[in-house]
Amino acid sequence: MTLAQHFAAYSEWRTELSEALGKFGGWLVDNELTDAQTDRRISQLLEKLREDRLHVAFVAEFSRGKSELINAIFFADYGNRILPSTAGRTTMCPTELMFDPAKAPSIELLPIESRESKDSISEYKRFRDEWTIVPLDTGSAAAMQEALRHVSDVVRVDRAVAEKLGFTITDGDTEVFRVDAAGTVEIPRWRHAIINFPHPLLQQGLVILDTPGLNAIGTEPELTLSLLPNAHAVLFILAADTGVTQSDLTVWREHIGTPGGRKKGRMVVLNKIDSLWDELKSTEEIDAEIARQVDICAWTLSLPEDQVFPVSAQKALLAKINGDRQLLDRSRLSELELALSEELIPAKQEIVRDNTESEFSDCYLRTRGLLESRLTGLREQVTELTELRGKNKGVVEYMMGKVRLEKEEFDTGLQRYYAVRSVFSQLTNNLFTHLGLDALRLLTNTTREAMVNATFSRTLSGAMEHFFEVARGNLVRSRGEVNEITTMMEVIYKKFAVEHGLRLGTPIAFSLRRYEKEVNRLDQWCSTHINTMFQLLTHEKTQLTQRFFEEVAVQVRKTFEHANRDAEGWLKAIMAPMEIQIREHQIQLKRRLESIKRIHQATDTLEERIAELVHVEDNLVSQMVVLKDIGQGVRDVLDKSVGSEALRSAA
Ligand SMILES: Nc1nc2c(ncn2[C@@H]2O[C@H](COP(=O)(O)OP(=O)(O)OP(=O)(O)O)[C@@H](O)[C@H]2O)c(=O)[nH]1
Ligand SMILES: [Mg+2]
Repeated sequence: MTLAQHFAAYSEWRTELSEALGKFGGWLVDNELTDAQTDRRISQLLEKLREDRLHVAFVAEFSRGKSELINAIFFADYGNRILPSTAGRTTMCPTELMFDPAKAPSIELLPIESRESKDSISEYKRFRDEWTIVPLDTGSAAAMQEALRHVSDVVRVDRAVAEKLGFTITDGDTEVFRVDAAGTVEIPRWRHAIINFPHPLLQQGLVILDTPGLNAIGTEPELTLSLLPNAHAVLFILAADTGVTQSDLTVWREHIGTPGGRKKGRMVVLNKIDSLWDELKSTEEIDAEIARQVDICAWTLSLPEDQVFPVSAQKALLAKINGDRQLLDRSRLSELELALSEELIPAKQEIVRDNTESEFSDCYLRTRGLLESRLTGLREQVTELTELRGKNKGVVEYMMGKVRLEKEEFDTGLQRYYAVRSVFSQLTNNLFTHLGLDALRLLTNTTREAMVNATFSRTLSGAMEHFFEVARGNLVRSRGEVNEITTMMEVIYKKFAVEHGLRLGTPIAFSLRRYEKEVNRLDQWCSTHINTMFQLLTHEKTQLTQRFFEEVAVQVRKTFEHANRDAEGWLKAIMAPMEIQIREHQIQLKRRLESIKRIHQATDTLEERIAELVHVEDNLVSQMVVLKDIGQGVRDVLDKSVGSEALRSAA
């Protein structure tokens, strides 16, 4: 089974899950059991599943064979080399391969000049007119190759222009961006490329990121700060003919290696093992040589040996195109593909499963709670009315009084609910004073001011540190407020459960931990890339200030934006069940009272009324049966594994 097949199995699972959830949503609507909140949550879940993407990035020094490996793993079916792969520097800009059906097949190119503005690539993605768009003729491999050659485009500019665009130009022969006699330097023509291409895997949500060699990665901070850390798998490629060079090590440390050891989804490929194939040597000797190289790579990167995958991308591509099984085996690509699917797919499935499961369970339990409380209320009413059989008016009056009292009690309870609501909004306000974007905006402005006015590098450095301290402090305080809200809601949920029999369960938990972690990561990056003694001594204050805001502060802002969105969703989700159940309970009490009143007026309607209620009860019971079936259906799909065991048995 190839990676493509594993991936297809995963996509199928996702489709099945969407269908099961869709059925649940439809049933809720048909049975008038839905509310705005649940509706929104289910459509968000479905949207997330539809837009679910799996990001795989290829990172290495230039000419290690990244593009060739992508061709071999994903595009061999086209019978040719789709991405350009040649000796020397080929891919000049980060290139994303994906498919968005809303757009025609094309290659979109963001001009390098866009670096002059402060905006990030993701910002530019919202403005299509800033991109140069070249249509892709997917019917012809030759036409595609021709169009994709644009990722190698370069331009010659003056040294000053290159520097302004963020390229580090140093003199000396070994540097990538070299100044020629005329004082010009060759730089990439494009800043970023997006290839929109209806390949089956891309259609199913795979996104491949091909990157250019070291220097170009370093100059696009969004890659190192956001695209690579968020990729589900990152393949780091070394070449057997060069071994692990100093610049390979730099790329590894900067972009992939984690100090604390191995991170999930990070894999090392030792490419070009065909350079070790030697007709004069026996297979055993060649294998031993490959093993030795693997051992050196693993040792240098301090990884276990089984994390380094020796392959020949070029021979694998050739073998797949010619259907040469023997050569494909020798290229060892299948081992890498299997390991990649095992890293990627079960982990990805787990993320999707966890997200879906908690959201779905919540909607499911809420619906069941609603039906259960309706049923309990109804049964009480039936019992109440049954007890009235053959009783005189006095008893009916007594019953009426009882229900009226209950209603009054509940109305008093409602006062408490209104009080809770006002405390809740007070606590929410407190939360947003720290977590909200206004606080961050203020912090950003004061930091900018401090940095602009700084006369000493120490002040400059202190301002950056202070920025992170305050940002972190805001998250910590928000955490306290989240806890306070949770505790209060727990108490209230319990009170309403005990005193009025509402079925509320426990409030959903919420944690800001991952945002704290993200801010720590950005802080770490800042203090090794911008806020360092070396940078402070060798760069202009304005340049460092600009970098700090364009590269770091902007990511912190994004983190806070996500945290805010999450927190808002959570606040709605913990308040909603109470609102729904209280409304429901009120309706029930009113109905009970009316029902008894009617009987009080005309005792002969009693049997009719009981029969009516029993009919409603039957309906409720069958609704609960259907709900259980639908819930089981979703759970069955969730529990299915397209993970390693399933893959192995299918292989
Ligand atoms: N012998 C051999 N050569 C390979 C192999 N894989 C790639 N190459 C060659 O190595 C050169 C560089 O390959 P690319 O795919 O362009 O490398 P890259 O990492 O994408 O390089 P940049 O785009 O410049 O960053 C090309 O000439 C490839 O044909 C391999 O497995 N064996
Ligand atoms: Mg390349």
